[in-house]
Amino acid sequence: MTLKLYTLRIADGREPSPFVWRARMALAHKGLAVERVPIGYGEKHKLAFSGQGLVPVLVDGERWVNDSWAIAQYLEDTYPDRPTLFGGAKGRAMALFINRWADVETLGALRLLLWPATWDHIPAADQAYFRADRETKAGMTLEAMRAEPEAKIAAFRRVLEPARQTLARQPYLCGDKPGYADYCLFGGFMWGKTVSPHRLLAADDPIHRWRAELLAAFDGMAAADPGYPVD
Ligand SMILES: N[C@@H](CCC(=O)N[C@@H](CS)C(=O)NCC(=O)O)C(=O)O
Repeated sequence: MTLKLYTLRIADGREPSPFVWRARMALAHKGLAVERVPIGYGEKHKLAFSGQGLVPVLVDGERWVNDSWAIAQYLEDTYPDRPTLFGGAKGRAMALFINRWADVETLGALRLLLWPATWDHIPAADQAYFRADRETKAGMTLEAMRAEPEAKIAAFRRVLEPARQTLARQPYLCGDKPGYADYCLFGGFMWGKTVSPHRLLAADDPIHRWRAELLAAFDGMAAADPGYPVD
């Protein structure tokens, strides 16, 4: 039976959620076919079966799993004969740290840059909800968030330093081949590609090479998705 993944879709087929991107990359890594079920911000009722209102939600036959980290656990444990996402128990434990680092530091640094850019691509019917929710979370208006984008990009580049130093020495965070920890960091870049024309990385940044390889992975799945050109 084909797996289903509930995703967030905004205007022009764009799918900005960094957490959904983690799940999409994990499914592709496992070589599992998936049917995406895109919903808008105003369609959370479609997730009622999962008892919560956030994507991604994976449905596998009678079972469902929400939360990107839980989905990665589920895929690894349910499809152990497929390529591994973690490379064993220690790799899984360390991937959790990178997952949380990516959440707190990298997505934290991107929020004020990308929330207004996301709003720009949201259908008008959902804009009031998104504005109220994100302005409350940020403690400032979307207009105030738009100030000094270059400073925000510089702050984002600074928090990437551990990844930069790692990727200058080895192809992927997980070593010679990408794994789930790579997808955790990559999700934030896909949020950027989906909604923002800003250049998040300098061309000579070692992370730039890594991002290009993940954009091209799985027959260019991420590169082909609607968004801005990445240079
Ligand atoms: N910890 C969750 C976070 C999921 C999450 O925050 N999803 C966002 C999309 S990026 C969402 O569904 N937002 C709906 C909303 O803000 O109304 C995970 O890793 O899956």
